[in-house]
Amino acid sequence: MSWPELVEDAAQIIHQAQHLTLSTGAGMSKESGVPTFRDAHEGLWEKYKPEELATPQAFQRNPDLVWSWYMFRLDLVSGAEPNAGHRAVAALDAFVPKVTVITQNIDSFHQLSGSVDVVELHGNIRRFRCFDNCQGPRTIIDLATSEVSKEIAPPCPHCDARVRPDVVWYGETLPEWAIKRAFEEAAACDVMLVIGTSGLVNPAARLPQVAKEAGATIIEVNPSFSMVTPIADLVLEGPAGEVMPAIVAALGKRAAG
Ligand code: BV8
Repeated sequence: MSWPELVEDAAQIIHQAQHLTLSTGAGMSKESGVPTFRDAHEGLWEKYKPEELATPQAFQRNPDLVWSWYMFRLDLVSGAEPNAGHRAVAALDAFVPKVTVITQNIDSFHQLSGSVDVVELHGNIRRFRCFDNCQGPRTIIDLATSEVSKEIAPPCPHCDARVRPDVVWYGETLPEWAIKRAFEEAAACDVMLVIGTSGLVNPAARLPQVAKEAGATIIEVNPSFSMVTPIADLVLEGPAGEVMPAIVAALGKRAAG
């Protein structure tokens, strides 16, 4: 069935939810014009696979290459806005007693569009820290990106290591607090809404299964088949920027009604 024919079903499930947990990925920001993780490597970086750039080894081998890739992506994010999908996700807070947004995205668009409870599994491209964590694990360094080079990874102000983006690279563990919250909220929710993720990257990829095994209803919003699709109870095959506002409009009619 086409996704518009499933909007009422999705709204009915969400309308009855007491605890809604969302799991979102790069597709959430696609309609903001931000390339997904796998798209963002044209030009200088086109001969590298993203997975080869987003690792601590890549940064140690060539800090300036990795740094310039993140500065390029930060410029894209800084020049973009949250889209109607993000705003609709934020509007869910008004319809469900408890809403938690667990995101793999590093662009702050859920927070900027008003979502209150956001768990960033993979960090944030707008934050920076010392590669050697000289001030303590994941201690943020206040860096005015307008004053630093876009091509050369800046020196840490406290030691002779380089500054890196505060994101989680492949082979790195996720922030303990984020993992704990994410799996708690997945296991506790009665509905999980999965939006714009291929469901390939662990441990984020395990969240829908955890929710399913705990008895939650799984709704997926994605124009394409993903690793989540086989376990979803309802699949709306469309773009988040159109599907999510339609679901929120249907919820609004129910609330008015
Ligand atoms: C970990 C931040 C413990 C950085 C990211 C071997 C060695 C080492 C590790 C591993 C290994 N084998 C497996 C692993 C684990 C590894 C992993 O899962 N690898 C995969 C590739 C097999 N994971 C890790 O390393 C994690 N850490 O496990 O620690 C450990 C430690 C050591 C050894 C073992 C274990 C850390 C993973 C975090 C990596 N960092 N991001 C940065 O962004 O630069 S991942 C990055 O890619 C994103 O954050 C995101 O998570 C991922 C991309 O996934 P998606 O968000 O789903 O995006 P994608 O492009 O794939 O899909 C977009 C979807 O949107 C599509 O389905 C599309 O159809 C849809 N879409 C498109 N348009 C729209 C739409 N949907 C809705 N609306 C639209 N308009």
